[in-house]
Amino acid sequence: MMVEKSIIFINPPYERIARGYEFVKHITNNSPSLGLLHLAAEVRLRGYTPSIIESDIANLSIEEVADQVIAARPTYVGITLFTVGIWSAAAIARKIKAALPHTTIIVGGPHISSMGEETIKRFKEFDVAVVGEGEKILIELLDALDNQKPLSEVAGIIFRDGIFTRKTSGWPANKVLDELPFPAWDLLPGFPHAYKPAIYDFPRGPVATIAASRGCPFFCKFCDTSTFGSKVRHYSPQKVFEMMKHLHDNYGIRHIMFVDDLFLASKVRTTELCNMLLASDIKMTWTCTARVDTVKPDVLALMKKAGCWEISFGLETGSNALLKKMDKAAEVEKSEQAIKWTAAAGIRTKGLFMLGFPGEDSETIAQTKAFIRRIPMTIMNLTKFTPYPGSPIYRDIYGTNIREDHWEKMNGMNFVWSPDGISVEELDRQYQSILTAFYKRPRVGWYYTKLTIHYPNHLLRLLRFGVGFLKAKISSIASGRGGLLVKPGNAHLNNEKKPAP
Ligand code: B12
Ligand code: SF4
Repeated sequence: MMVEKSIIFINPPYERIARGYEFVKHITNNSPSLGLLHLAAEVRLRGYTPSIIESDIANLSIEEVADQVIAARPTYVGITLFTVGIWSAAAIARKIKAALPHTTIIVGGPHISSMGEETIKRFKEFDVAVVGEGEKILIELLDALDNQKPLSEVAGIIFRDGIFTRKTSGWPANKVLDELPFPAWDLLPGFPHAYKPAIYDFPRGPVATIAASRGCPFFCKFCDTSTFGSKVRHYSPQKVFEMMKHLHDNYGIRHIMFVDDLFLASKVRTTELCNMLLASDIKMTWTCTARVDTVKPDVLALMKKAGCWEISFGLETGSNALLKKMDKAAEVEKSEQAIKWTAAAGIRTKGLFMLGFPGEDSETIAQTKAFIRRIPMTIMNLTKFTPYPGSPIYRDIYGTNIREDHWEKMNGMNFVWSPDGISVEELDRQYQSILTAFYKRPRVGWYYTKLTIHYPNHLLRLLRFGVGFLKAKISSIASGRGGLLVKPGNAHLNNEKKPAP
């Protein structure tokens, strides 16, 4: 008799700003892990019974996630790891291991692709790590575990062998994305309505995400590309269209967010997809990210017609000198042109900026402020520079020293490092000042007021956020913290040590 093997995939909880700011969940991006959806689809094809726990979206604490898994007694547990979620993932794994010592806990994701060996050495509660793209490796790994084959024969993994940690060579990337099954959206509890992207990032829901390509050939110093590497692989436009249609017809999806790094890298593919959308009866809006050197007025005009609602550009800074230090292979003038062309085509522009990269100083900050003032940008995101493991800058800053002390703060909302000559306090002040200057402009304010009135869903989320904020303030005052949401000194300090979990 065949025994049914089950695997529970977990996206662990993480702090979006810091403890005390949980209410931001109401307005921030609540997209599911697409990686887990891909893995679940793949293992299901091979006869396993997968399920998925999206901890944050289901509002589950570490204990509740562990309890759910323990009650289900799965054969395997698969956890996706971003650097920021590592401590909560380890806590969940520890509880599961204590109750179910024979359940194998497998980890993967960006943190593992960049720092797998160190993670397996440091966290004994994880049994095996899968490096890079997981679909093929996970199947081989499960086969080896099921049939007691030596793990040393599975490519792309890290495992413990007695007191040693071993890494097997070469992870096989998926060369032809069209061969992958569609992500298992049907397994997502509450899909699609529970998974809302950030407020104002879409006109009308429900929303789903698609990665139409994998890989990026650039090496921007702040970016962790260790999961997909530099070789770009695409789904065919036909397959992307089929995925969109599937989501539209089966789940009523009205907006797609393309999350791949270089959606517009190929003009031919973009044109083909747009033409398919225009010829079809599905009327969806969509957003994507692009490098400033990949947009041209003719493609933008076609994209607008085919439903493109917003393009996010990694603009980073208004300083050419800083762009050079980032190895961004872009110039401020090109960014300005791309934003102007996109706005002229009637597509919203989102500028992704970063503050505090090595070399940032009062002059580069002034240049960024001036740049923001002169471009027709609809919405902006400003992240606090974070040296993520896997990014080239991580090794420049820390050498080969493994620093685990700031992992839980690596969410782009804390300065965990600051450049010479500029303090974290000054960076925080400038952070507020840049954002306030943009969002206080009457043009921007009026635009968002109109958007809120037009789509009441945004208003509802704003209200929930407001209520959450007030509750957090009241509880802080009641507990004698004078309204402060985090204890002073919670954020920052480059050499602060993380206590043992
Ligand atoms: C969409 C996206 C998001 C979404 C969805 C997040 C999610 N949980 O998937 C949102 C907006 C919520 C988000 C938030 C954040 N993100 Co983000 N995000 C991305 C983005 C653009 C695409 C991710 C994606 O869907 N890829 C496609 C799927 C198929 O790939 P995947 O999820 O990586 O999964 C594959 C492998 O990693 C592996 N795998 C993954 N998990 C597991 C588990 C097991 C058991 C196995 C075997 C294998 C495996 O197999 C999967 C299939 O091949 C990436 C950039 C990129 N190119 O990947 C950044 C990226 C992953 N994000 C990043 C960061 C820093 C964040 C934030 C911390 C803050 C921020 N600035 O946004 C938060 C933290 C979120 C969290 N849950 O911890 C960094 C991660 C760096 C790091 N070392 O941690 C990346 C790499 C960006 C970058 N280039 O620096 N993000
Ligand atoms: S920032 Fe964009 S272009 Fe640069 S390496 Fe990352 S994904 Fe590629």
